[in-house]
Amino acid sequence: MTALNAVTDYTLDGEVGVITLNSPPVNALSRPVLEGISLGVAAGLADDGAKAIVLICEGRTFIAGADIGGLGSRREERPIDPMGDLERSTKPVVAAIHGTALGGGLEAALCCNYRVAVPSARCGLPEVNLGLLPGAGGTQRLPRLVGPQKALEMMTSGAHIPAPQCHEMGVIDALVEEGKLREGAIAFARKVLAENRPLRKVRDINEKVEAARGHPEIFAAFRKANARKFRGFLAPEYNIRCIEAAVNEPFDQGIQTEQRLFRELLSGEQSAAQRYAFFAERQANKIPDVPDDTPLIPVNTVGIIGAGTMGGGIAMNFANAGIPVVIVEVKQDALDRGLSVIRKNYERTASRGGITAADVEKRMGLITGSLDMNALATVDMVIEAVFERMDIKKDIFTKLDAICKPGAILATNTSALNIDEIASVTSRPEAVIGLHFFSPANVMKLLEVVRADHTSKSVIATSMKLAKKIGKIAALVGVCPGFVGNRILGQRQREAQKLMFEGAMPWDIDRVLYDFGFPMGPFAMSDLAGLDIGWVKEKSNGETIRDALCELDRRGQKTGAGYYDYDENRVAHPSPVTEKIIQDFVAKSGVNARTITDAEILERCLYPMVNEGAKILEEGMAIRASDVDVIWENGYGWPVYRGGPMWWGDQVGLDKVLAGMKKMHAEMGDLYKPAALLEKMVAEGKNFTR
Ligand code: T1G
Repeated sequence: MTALNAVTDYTLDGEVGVITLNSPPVNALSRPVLEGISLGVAAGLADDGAKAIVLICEGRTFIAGADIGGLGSRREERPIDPMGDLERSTKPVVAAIHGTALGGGLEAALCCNYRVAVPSARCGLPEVNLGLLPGAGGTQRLPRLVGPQKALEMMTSGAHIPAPQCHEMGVIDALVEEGKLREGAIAFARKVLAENRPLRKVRDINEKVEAARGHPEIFAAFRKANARKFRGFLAPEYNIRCIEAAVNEPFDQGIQTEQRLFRELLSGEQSAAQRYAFFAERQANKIPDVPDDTPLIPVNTVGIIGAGTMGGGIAMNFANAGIPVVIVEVKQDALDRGLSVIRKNYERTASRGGITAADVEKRMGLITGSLDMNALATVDMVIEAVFERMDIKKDIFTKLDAICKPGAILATNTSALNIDEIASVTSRPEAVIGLHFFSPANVMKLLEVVRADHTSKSVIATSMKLAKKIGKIAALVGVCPGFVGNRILGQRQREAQKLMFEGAMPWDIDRVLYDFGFPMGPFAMSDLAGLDIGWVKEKSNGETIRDALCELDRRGQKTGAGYYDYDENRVAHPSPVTEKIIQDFVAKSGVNARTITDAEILERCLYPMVNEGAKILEEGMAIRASDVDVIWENGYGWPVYRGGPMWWGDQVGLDKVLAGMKKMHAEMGDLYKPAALLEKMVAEGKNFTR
């Protein structure tokens, strides 16, 4: 074995030269890895004993892409061309794939003559999730193997495609036995030699792209079908343009198009924000006083109290991860209803091809129901998901304390109640934690893990790890009203309501926030959820705009009218009825309605969110500013290409945010008092996230 550099070695196995990369954690294409590939190819070509070459990686995965942290940083170094070296090899090169061959990793494999993989491997070009596109030839090579349509789907979704599917599509030439990748790859290389196969280069395979030439409708249809999903993002469109170039331009010209568009995205704000979000999500798992080696509590069985919307959705997360769940309800009909809703959700997913009918039965088989809390006596974790009433929760935790085994984790899904108070009725406050799921709990990625005063480090570490296992993105927050996400949401909701009393209409406010990148504005959201949540007809006396609307039976989309009027296709239209109600309220309040600009609407709604984020940080209710951004991106639809409230505040300029808050404070009182931390950051010329 010859060490070519710190992360690369070369060996000869029979007549096959083997290049092995080993650069934890994911063999990302750092400079040493890139150099190692070139050195390895050179070694293989110089070795007369080698008739073929295999490129393989040690550790958890084949190359998982460029070193994201290093992207965009300019370093004056000797130019190297490892991808070209692979493709120009005069001996057949076989990429041996395990783990996840992603981005530049898959692009390197596409520069090899052949690719083999173990069935558990996955391949993808997920650069779009970083606001980028494959910048090492992938946009030109992938369509040549799989055709433009599949390339469009793969590259704009960023999906990690299982190896068997990649084999069917032609990205992988052969699947080899699990756990025997090296042997399988060498055997494949020998087969290539024995069959005297040509030195096939992906760049020369043109049938599929030529067949698509003259069919611009492929791209027009794809753009139309995905317009809503891609709204506001640059990268999906740029990926599409590169695939159009693969179809319409010679390879080398297509590469130039790719490079030009790649550089444009890399230097833009959107990719900077999305690369920030990538690391922010991972940073959120790091808790300064809970070290990585904190002992974990095994969680092999889970109990859920409450089979309502939240309890059912939460249960699905665990069943999806193969963890048995016992759901406890107080009444049989509620339990039956809850279980049937879960089954319906699975069957709907199966009808769309997301899972198989067998998956439905397997997952339902993991969920059992009971009317007896003693069924929770042996579970490792209980998650309470009942009404948001402190007396009910205290009663439940008192009972759990008596029923559950020692060491069981006792979690509450409360979205706002004081978890320290809930813990206080138990003899084991160290076992009590908040797991705040977001509705629909089986869909929304965010999980706010709420650390109470006495929550133990093992319970925290276990909860954070379990979140990842059930496919959630977790952030640790402290006990305060609304924790972090809803506490910041309250700022935006209050301003949206107040702006209505100053002359802005709901549709103006929604439009500004929708154009900013939110999936929908607060009033459209209220109409969707229903204006009558918490509204009691008998007690309603038209005191608020919401009451006035509900009294007219304008209770939202479900009644065809709320803030908006809805047509037969449920398309929202500004409502003259709502406008009149608002104008009457404004007149009664004695406020002189005024024209409010879009800029003011945006500042009034978003600056207080940044300010509240600063207060949350100074109170220690979130560990870092990027955790606040992770929460708002994954729980509230903050557009990821804008990084999150704190990242956005930095981009606007904290001095500008502070000036805006000072103006609001002077005009509207202490609710808008600038956070001390915001003042401090501006005074010291610092920012939250950069
Ligand atoms: N660069 C740098 N660090 C990376 C990395 C990468 N590409 N991928 C992962 N890490 C770090 C991560 O920050 C974490 O660090 C550790 O590895 C484990 O990651 C030219 C321009 C591979 C599926 O987008 O999707 O190629 O927190 O916690 O859940 O065209 O990481 O331990 O210090 O996520 O098992 C394209 C991104 C890059 C893949 C593993 N590639 N990575 O998931 O572990 S752009 C990607 C992932 C590109 C070229 C373009 C996942 C994973 P730490 P993890 P995981």
